Amino acid sequence: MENHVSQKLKTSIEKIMEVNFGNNIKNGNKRQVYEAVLTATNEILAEKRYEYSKKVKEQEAKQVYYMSMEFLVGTSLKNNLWNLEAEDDIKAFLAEYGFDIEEFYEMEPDAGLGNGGLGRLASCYMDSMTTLSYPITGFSIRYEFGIFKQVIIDGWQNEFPDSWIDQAGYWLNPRADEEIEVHFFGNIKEHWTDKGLTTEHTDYVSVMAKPYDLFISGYDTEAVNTLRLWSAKSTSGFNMDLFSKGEYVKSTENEAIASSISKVLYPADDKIEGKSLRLKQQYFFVSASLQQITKEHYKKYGTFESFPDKAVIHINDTHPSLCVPELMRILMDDYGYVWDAAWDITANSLAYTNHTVMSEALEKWPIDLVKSHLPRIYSIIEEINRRFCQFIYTNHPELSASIDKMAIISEGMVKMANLCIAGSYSVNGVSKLHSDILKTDTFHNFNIVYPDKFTNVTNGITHRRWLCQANPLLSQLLTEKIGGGFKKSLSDIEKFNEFYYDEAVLSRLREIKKENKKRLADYIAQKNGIEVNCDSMFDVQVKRLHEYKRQLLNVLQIIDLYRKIKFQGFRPLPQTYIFAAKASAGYFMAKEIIRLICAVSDMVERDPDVRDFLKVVFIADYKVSLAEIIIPAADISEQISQAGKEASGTGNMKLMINGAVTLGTMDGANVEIYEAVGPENIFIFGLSTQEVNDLYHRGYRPEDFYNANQSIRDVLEFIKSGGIGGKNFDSLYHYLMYSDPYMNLADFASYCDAHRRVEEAYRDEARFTQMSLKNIANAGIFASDRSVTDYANHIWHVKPVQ
Ligand code: CJB
Repeated sequence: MENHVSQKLKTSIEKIMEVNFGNNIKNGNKRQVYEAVLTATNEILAEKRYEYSKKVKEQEAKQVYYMSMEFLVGTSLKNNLWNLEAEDDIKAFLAEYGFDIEEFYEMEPDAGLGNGGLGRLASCYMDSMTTLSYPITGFSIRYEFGIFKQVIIDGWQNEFPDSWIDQAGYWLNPRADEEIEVHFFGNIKEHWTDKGLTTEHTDYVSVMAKPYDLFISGYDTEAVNTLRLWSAKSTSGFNMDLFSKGEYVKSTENEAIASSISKVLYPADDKIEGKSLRLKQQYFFVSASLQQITKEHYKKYGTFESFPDKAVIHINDTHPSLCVPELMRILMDDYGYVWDAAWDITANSLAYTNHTVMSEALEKWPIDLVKSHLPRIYSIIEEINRRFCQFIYTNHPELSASIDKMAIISEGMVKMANLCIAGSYSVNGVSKLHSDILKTDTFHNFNIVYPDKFTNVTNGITHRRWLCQANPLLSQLLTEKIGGGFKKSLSDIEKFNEFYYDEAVLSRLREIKKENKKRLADYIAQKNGIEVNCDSMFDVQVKRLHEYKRQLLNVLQIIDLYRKIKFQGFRPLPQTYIFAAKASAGYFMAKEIIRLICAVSDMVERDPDVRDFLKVVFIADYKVSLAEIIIPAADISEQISQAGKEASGTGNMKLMINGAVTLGTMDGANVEIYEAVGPENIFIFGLSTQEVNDLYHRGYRPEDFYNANQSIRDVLEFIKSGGIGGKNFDSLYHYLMYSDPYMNLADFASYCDAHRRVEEAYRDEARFTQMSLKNIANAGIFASDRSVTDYANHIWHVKPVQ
């Protein structure tokens, strides 16, 4: 039975074909019909959004405002049709006219408004909040260019701009009626009035923030939420004076400066870039969003006393940390609140999630930069800092010696994590281990001062995208065996454990994996020109390229394996190593690691003695839509970061739910995967966090491991002597021998040993499929539905609007 949404969609598609193109579907070309399908779907969501927001307003429900510099949305068409339960009908409808919906899916570019885990998490949370009917609005920037396109030329990563809006702009609904002005630079003047000391911001430069709303659909719900993306433009547009004097280029300069703010996403991940443009981007979207939120609240309630009961503003990592002083500014300067009252409202409305302990990612800004770009904001931060330090001296004299570390302004810098902790009522980490590290190490002193502020919410993923849509065959099998309830409530997937001994189900699982491997193999053949054997074990490491994630350790093991096959007659199980990763554009070491992977791939491919046992593939331009092809095909999930460094990881969860078995360290959410599946269904290796810290304090010397291990010596000398296709990798050799900050060599032996255990397990087909089944069936706790329910109940205190 066709649903009512499908019927509406079809009528709407036909109408759009007529009105927009003076055509009909039968005679329309692919681009026209594509546009009609996206536009019609967007219209359905707009209508649902209207009805839902009416209900939210009527019920005066508390709302979540999720502030994030990144939302890695990916593509939307398939997800929206699937959520509306209209995919099959629209597919059949288009097929009647000779159009293949899969081709439309391929035409849609990813909205790559994020770098990696942090941005993708934000998008998974938008999906789950909507599916569970919670009101949430995401705020970010409408980057004209999202994450760059990666092209590998001769092993070296090259970056090209990603202009996604042309082909995906149909989802962006402009709201020129809600433009907001944001002020930069200028001076501040203080003067006494009858209200006391007031501050005026003068001579500022204005930038207009124009909102574009992207509707977020949910599954089996009336709710539609919005992701509001701000675009920057100048307030004045053309300078007519200059234009009429014939200075055409100069006359557009203001516009160019303003629009540079929303031009491009910074491609750094887990590492800050202290550039002035980045600070401007942060303030731009924070200020526009908070001005809009407060304006709406005031219009409705006429006071901010109720603000913390009606709104929670979530700070996703420190990038939106200027929420703290900006909310203070709005309350004091625009609405006349005195400091204490404004602070009370601010500190009870903001919640902060930390996503990393990497010191280079803990944001700090030079005082001069903040002061010159945002003079009023800086003056507020100074006062927050003065009061905070005073509070510590008075109430925690035992921490006086640590004040430099805890202060918001110290060592010439403004420290954003400290600002967030002081200004939020809740601080959480993203896995049990990570949250413990925050309390006992990174923010140890803050935890003494505010023991009740610190909590944990383990990350999650939306299984509707990552399982149901990316792996329809597995989703179908699950539906047959345990019913379709898991789509809405992933804890149901636990019932799949009952099929542990069911030969027929195990065999279906193997067939499904094989099909998914074929799909990936076709992609690899087409893009890389490498034929991979679908009976080989697919070992997958896909994520951003970072030293701490240790793709390098993975390659060292492969080189060792290569040498053992080539020179020692070792005959391993045929295995295919699959990598995909973007490196930040200026990150030399990361790019060298990619070059090494590509060189090893070439070397293996050219070697007839080895290539039947071993393949190495680097797939370029990793992104959400590519992850959706790779992940369902994986047998082994490599999660091999140095213990204590990966806050959580979410790729580990996506791979697990698709039946891949984790090979990993006891890091981030791997620890919770271990607890969920039991030691016999995961391969753990390497130093623990404690052991890493102990070794670091004793003094880690990579050469000790080199001297003690013949394989390490062989591999490193092989690299040094040009063994990898005659190419020079001295930089990596020296890095490993004399620095190795993430202890690749210390974990090498244990990692190789784990690989041999993996092979042994994989040879026992029945047993390995059972391991795979256990991973699928016990992935329930990694649903982002569970994560957002934790946030909603324990941090945000919001309720669904039905
Ligand atoms: N993360 O992707 C980023 N970018 C950052 O700047 C900081 C952290 C990642 O966030 C994910 C979501 O919480 C984590 O799973 C991951 O471990 C972390 O690296």
